[in-house]
This record gives sequence, C-alpha cells and structure tokens, in this order.
Amino acid sequence: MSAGSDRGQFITLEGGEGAGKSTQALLLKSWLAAYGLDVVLTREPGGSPNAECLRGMLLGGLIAPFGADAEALVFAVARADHVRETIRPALSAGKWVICDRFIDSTRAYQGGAGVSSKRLAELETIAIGKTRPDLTLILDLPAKEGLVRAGARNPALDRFEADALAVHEARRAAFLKIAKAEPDRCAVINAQADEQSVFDRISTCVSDRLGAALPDNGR
Ligand code: Z5A
Repeated sequence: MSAGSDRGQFITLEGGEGAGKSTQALLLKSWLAAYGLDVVLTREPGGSPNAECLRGMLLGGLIAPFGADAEALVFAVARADHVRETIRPALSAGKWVICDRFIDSTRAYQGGAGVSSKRLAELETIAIGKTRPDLTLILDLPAKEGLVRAGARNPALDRFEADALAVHEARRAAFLKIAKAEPDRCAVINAQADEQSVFDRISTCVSDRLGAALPDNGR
C-alpha cells in the first residue's frame, strides 16, 4: 500500500541483538504521535494475547528441540495471529503501526539455522498475506557491540542470544542482504552512535520515505 492512502503506515524495525530496536521504536512512536497520528507499538514474537503465549515458548527454548523448521512454523503461527488480531485492524482504522521485529527476523534467524528460503517464503505468505511493511528500518551494528549492550541490560541469555558470535555476524550479513535485495522497502540505519543520533537518522529516513503520508507532508 502506498503512502498517502487511507490505510495507516506499517513500519518495522529489524537488526541483531542490542541494536536499539526497542529504544528507537519508542522514540519513533512519540515522534509520530506529535504529528497527531494514532500509533500502535507492537513486537514479535508476540503482539497479540495468543502470540505472546507462543513468545514464551520460543524464547524459553521449548520449541528448539523440535528443530529449525518447527521453530519457523511456530513463529509463523504467532505472526498470523498477530497480523490478524493487531496489525491489520490497526492499519485499517488508519493507525500507524510500528513493529519491533517482523518477517526479516525469520529470514535472518531461521534462514540462518538452515530453513530453506522456499519454505520461509511459503510460511511468510500464509502468515501475512498482503500485509507487508511500508518501511523496514534495519539497525546495523557490529554483533559484538550489540551483545555488550544487550548483556549490560540483562545478563541472562535467551534461546537466540546464546549463539556464537559468528552466528550473530551471519545474521547481520543476512539483514544487510535483505536490504540490498529490497531497497524500496528497506533502509539501513547505522546504529553505532548515541540514541539521539540514531533517532535523528531514523526520523530523517521516515520523513524521506513516508513524508507524503505524514500530516502536512511532514513539514
Ligand atoms: N526471533 C526469531 O528468531 N525469529 C523471528 O521471526 C522473530 C524473532 C520475530 C526476540 O528477542 C528473539 O526472537 C530475537 C530473535 C528471535 N533474538 N534474540 N535474542 P527479544 O524481543 O527479547 O529481543 P531482541 O529483539 O533481540 O531485542 P533486544 O536484545 O532487546 O535489543 P534491541 O531492542 O535491539 O535493543 P534495546 O532494548 O533498545 O537496547 C538494548 C540496550 O542497549 C539497552 O540497555 C539500551 O538502553 C541500550 N541502547 C540502546 N540504544 C543505544 C545506543 N544508541 N547506544 C548505547 N546503548 C544503547
């Protein structure tokens, strides 16, 4: 759906651990709300009551023993519910939706764990249908730096944070590859700076890409 329609705009934030997605999602929500927009901030896995139940299982490592294909399937089940119950109704009501992680996390994490791109594409179509992001901000940071940030906040590692540094760097490369393949949807944001500087890059990018959908064209 293009900017300027009655439907709200759908923005996703992606990137590795500790890249600052949650921090920037909150700042972006306040910035958009200052334009008078009704903004829904949500996250994956989760974002609807049923999907939040699956989040606990996924991040707690309960699905991991079933293998990477099963994890991809459960992420897709959670996403389908989230899109149906939260994202689609909000966009239809003209609200803007900011989602902390979405389809590209599945491509980077489950793709990196060996699930074929054909299977991931099928699951993606089932889970989201035509509800695709208007803009995806890929926060890019050396994996080591992101892990230090994430570790300083919470030393307990979840199912995915516990992976080796090389695995985290491979995911970073996967996100950058997605951005290169889909430049109309994706923008890479250098996240190696203080919070405000990163947000300045994000707000500039949102104004450039979605300005036509902002009240008074973002002026
Ligand atoms: N996953 C998957 O495998 N497949 C999927 O399809 C989906 C997800 C959707 C979700 O974890 C996990 O699920 C995730 C991928 C997998 N892997 N892991 N782990 P989560 O939701 O619990 O966590 P996360 O998404 O990885 O986010 P995070 O680690 O919480 O990082 P973040 O949101 O990018 O960063 P943050 O919370 O904003 O900031 C982290 C800390 O750094 C915090 O103390 C901040 O104050 C600090 N910070 C933030 N920005 C800065 C700057 N600019 N400078 C310095 N310090 C900063």
